[in-house]
Amino acid sequence: MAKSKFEYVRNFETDDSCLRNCYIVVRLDGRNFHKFAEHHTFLKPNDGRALGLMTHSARCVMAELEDVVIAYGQSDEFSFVFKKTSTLFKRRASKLMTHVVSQFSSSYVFYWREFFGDQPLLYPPGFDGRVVLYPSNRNLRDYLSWRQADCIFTNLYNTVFWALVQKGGLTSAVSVVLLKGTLAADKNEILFSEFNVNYNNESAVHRKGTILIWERQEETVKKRTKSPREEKETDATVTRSRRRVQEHHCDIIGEQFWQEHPDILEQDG
Ligand code: DGT
Ligand code: MG
Ligand code: MG
Ligand code: MG
Ligand code: MG
Repeated sequence: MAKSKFEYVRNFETDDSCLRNCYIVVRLDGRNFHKFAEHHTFLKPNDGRALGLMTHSARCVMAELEDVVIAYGQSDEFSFVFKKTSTLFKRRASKLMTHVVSQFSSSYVFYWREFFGDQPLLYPPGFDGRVVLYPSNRNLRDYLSWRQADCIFTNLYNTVFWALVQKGGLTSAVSVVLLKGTLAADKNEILFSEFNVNYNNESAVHRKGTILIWERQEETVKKRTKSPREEKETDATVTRSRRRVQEHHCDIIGEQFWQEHPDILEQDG
């Protein structure tokens, strides 16, 4: 195509390619989900349907965008980590971020019914996105630890808070005052002594959030084959190794998870 005199406007685009040798983290977060959760009567403190839909949408992102090595989600947020050596979209921050967020948002709407059944989606939800670069494994692990620590802290608080309101019959205002300045041990104690709840037995998906990683799995499939020398078709079993996204709800702050999955992180170099 012949160049038009308007071509020069292209030069106004800025270069936003991410620094090489860094993990690229894209974090998205639901816009005003405090209200969205109320409008759609999410259960308090945790709604299994809402979390399930978040995780399913995150899986869609991983299926569409290769190079995501791990994703971590809790509440209305999800973080996607692209490998250090990724050259996807020439590492352009705006491309990576908008693809992640739009794929996630459209999946959230597209699969709504699978999680909420006949309960209607009342308006189109939005998600914000940001890109952060981490140059070392330590920085990346500290980032993920930060998000999981937030999940651990918030979920314990919400669990006690809603127990006081829903089971204890206290008002929100009184519960807030009661919990002010309490430590984790105090909150565990309130749950145990007042409501007979052992917090450690609460479901891990709520306490720890959701980790998505690629794992290889052996898969045996039956295949009908017919060799030229044979008359009849025969069934042969073939074993294939396939990469699948696996879901975990474990601690990622300590060493164990990283020792069990040494392929997620690249060597610092
Ligand atoms: P933002 O992100 O600044 O636009 O504002 P919000 O309202 O999205 O605030 P954020 O992201 O800090 O907090 C997430 C909100 O989403 C929080 O108010 C509780 C709500 N939410 C997330 N998951 C659930 C759930 O499973 N059940 C209920 N009831 N609420 C939830
Ligand atoms: Mg926020
Ligand atoms: Mg939000
Ligand atoms: Mg949030
Ligand atoms: Mg295009």
